[in-house]
Amino acid sequence: MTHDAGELALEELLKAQAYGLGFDLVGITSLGPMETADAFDDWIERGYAGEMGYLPRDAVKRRDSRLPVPGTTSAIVVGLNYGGRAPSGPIARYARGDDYHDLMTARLEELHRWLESELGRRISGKAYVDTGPILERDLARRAGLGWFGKNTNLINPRLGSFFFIGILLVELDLEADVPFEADRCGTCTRCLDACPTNAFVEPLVLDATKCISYLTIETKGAIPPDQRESIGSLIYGCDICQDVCPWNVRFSQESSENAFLSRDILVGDTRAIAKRILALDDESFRRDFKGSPMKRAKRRGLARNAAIALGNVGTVDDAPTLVAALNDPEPLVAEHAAWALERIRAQSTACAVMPPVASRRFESMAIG
Ligand code: B12
Ligand code: SF4
Ligand code: SF4
Repeated sequence: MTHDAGELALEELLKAQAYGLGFDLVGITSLGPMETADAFDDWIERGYAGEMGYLPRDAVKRRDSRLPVPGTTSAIVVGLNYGGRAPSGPIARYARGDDYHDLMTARLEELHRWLESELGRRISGKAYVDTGPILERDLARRAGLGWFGKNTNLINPRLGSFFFIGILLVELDLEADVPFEADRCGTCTRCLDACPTNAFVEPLVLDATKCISYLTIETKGAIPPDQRESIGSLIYGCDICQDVCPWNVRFSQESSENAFLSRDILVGDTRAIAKRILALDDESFRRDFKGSPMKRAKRRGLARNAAIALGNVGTVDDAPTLVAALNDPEPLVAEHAAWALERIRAQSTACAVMPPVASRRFESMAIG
């Protein structure tokens, strides 16, 4: 079918189609220089990106949203609710089910195909979900989806901030929506005050190297010992600065996506989940985390995180799991298990049974 003037505007049809595909928010913006490009460059300059080397690498393209795909002039920006009403827990909500990158990219590509069939011609373009050199929150604000909260998340006044952002860049002039200009944070500072690692340098500026989300997902090697305690009971990601936000308390919603329902292995409290994770070998990890965003950390990263969490909230009852992890084929896991055992020993008055054994076994291993 082709698009005829006189019918509903193409932009309206496009949005209806996007909602029909299951997206919760849709807006359109024109491409061009990004308003927060200087804030991004300054953030990189100050070292807040830590090990995330892909961010500075593509910094030039991030300054202007026409650069990632030459020829494109508009962005269709979508938001997908991932369920802020689900109880908080050791695994951040966004990561409990299937990988949102796959799900959203496939739907954005379907939207792209619909647009081409509607116009009866090829439209060059590309879908991005998290992966491209694009300041997604900036484009989303510009497309009218919400404002930058002081916790840096984009907040929508009807949905809160527990939604993903996806972008479809197209070589097509579309009428842009009005950017979201208001700042609805006001004098509130709940997110800044609640962060357990004091990761906010100032409102809107996060030192990622202190953020639990970065430490548990992006850090590839050892987590610095002085940062382990403040991770507390968290195993993967962190929702704290969003949980306390009044806009989420009031407006976050259940997810209607079955794909985002929690996997069985991630159900339960920190100790139960951490023990299951520490029991995985490479094969069972691949099976249990197939299609999960948590694969990003690999088994070694996830087991490392599980050991830290057990060290923080575990008891002597968890010592056997950690003692077994001292023999993990990955030295990274063994080192964190040793740290956790020592922490449980130090905190426990009933620990006489396990620490000398654990320490001796660990010391005998040839790891750094
Ligand atoms: C790197 C990254 C991270 C890093 C760094 C996060 C950060 N705040 O910078 C880490 C690993 C810590 C992280 C964590 C999380 N992330 Co992340 N992450 C990204 C990624 C890939 C790039 C973000 C980036 O460019 N950061 C650099 C800083 C400078 O940019 P920014 O924080 O986005 O800040 C913008 C605004 O705050 C504003 N700004 C900054 N300073 C100032 C000053 C003024 C005066 C003004 C007006 C504006 C302003 O401009 C900045 C640039 O546009 C994006 C995807 C993408 N390509 O954009 C996802 C993304 C931002 N992450 C997302 C999510 C869901 C998360 C987590 C919630 C996951 C979790 N539960 O653990 C946490 C939230 C932590 C937090 N408080 O931000 C979503 C956010 C959705 C939303 N509604 O906002 C995104 C958009 C992915 C997606 N496609 O859905 N993430
Ligand atoms: S995600 Fe957690 S650690 Fe990171 S800034 Fe928010 S509260 Fe702090
Ligand atoms: S907690 Fe308060 S300051 Fe932080 S993002 Fe929400 S409204 Fe803004």
